Amino acid sequence: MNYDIFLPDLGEGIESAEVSEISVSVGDLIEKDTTILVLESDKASMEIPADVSGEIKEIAIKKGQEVKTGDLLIKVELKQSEMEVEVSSQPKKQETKETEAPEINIEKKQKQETPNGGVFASPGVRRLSRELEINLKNIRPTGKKGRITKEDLHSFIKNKINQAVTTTGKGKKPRQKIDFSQWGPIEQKPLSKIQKIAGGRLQNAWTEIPHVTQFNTADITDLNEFRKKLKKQNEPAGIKITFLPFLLKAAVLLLKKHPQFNSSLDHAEENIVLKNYYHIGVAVDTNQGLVVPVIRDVDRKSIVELSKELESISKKARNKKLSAKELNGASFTISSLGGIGGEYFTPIVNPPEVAIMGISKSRWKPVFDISSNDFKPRFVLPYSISYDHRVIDGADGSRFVKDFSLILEDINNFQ
Ligand code: CAO
Repeated sequence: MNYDIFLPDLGEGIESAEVSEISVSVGDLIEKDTTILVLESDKASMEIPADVSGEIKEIAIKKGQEVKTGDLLIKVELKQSEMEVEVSSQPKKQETKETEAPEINIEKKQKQETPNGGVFASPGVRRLSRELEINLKNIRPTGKKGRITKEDLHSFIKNKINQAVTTTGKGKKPRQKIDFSQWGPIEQKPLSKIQKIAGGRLQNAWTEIPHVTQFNTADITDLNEFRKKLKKQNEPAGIKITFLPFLLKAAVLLLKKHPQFNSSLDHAEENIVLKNYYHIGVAVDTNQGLVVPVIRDVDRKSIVELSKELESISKKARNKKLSAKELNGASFTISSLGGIGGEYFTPIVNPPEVAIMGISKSRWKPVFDISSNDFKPRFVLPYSISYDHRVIDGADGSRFVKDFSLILEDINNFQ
């Protein structure tokens, strides 16, 4: 038998409130007094408990919706044992105010703890934890019957702030001012806005993420030949084909095989969010500092399309014309210094991503060929991958670079 749960009188003169959380889903088996939703009004935060036990059949409201007394909230199929009791007492919508309303936890009115997901806390504590995205399960309760008190939440927040201050170093004493001119002539140049923003992010990433960097080489002799051909073909159209579009395509093949490199840790650091999209950030060197625009859906674009897009976003980055959308949402980043020089570097992970690839300049090298028992000139690309060791193990890192070289060494992957 179905039973409709309507919004009871909220008391306190509150006529309506906004649904801030729906704590159940269709198909859930609930017990009487289980919190089914949380409402927020300008006066209070309220948890609405179920007044029956059974299975949720339909949810008639949406998060963010304004609801008022008597509105239908949820349809429940009653548990067999409850049917007889409830058949006669099912309230009609208009009768709701007269029927005995379930006890609602109103923060302002009666700071009482409620069981929910095994955690006991008052609505006020729940509301603050929701606003700050703190998982109450991470807090050690000190209240009666294992209740998380306001003080528990406050000391958890204080600890987190202290940890952040210690790890970011922001709490350390100010740097000593040094007069460098005492040793010779100097010039002072202010950091650009981009350098300041990027610097803060890099500092945090470096101190918060346990980095590991793995190095490897790939023999790109065949790929180099293939690229040269494609470059010539596209020159008349003014399209510049560099190595980077091939590396972007190769990265997608690799990320599909090693999805943990295309992921993020969730805010509570309890889950890994694997992404089924391939938006790749590309570090661009500008005279204002490092900028990382994002090429979306690299898996759906051809080498020529990627070449065009690369040229357009790096131009935009250098002319400070990138929109916020073009700078957000990367699932992996490639930083290429291959057009400049140097052999290997250790890129810093760009959070919330968990891995970044660093490409260095390829060189011709004598490589020993066992079949001819001689050295052969091969075009060799050095590269590195830095990753967050909380999410990725060293063995995964090693498999990742091995597979990246195999992909680059087979030009069939790009035809
Ligand atoms: N090996 C050998 N040659 C390479 C190469 C590599 N790995 N990568 C690029 N090249 C070549 C290109 O093919 C091109 O030569 P041709 O004209 O003969 O084809 C030349 O070097 C210049 O390439 P490019 O740098 O203009 O183009 P790109 O597509 O390789 O890179 C971009 C584009 C925007 C990534 C690059 O210009 C750039 O800004 N790189 C710096 C990124 C950076 O600062 N990273 C550091 C972050 S950590 O602080």
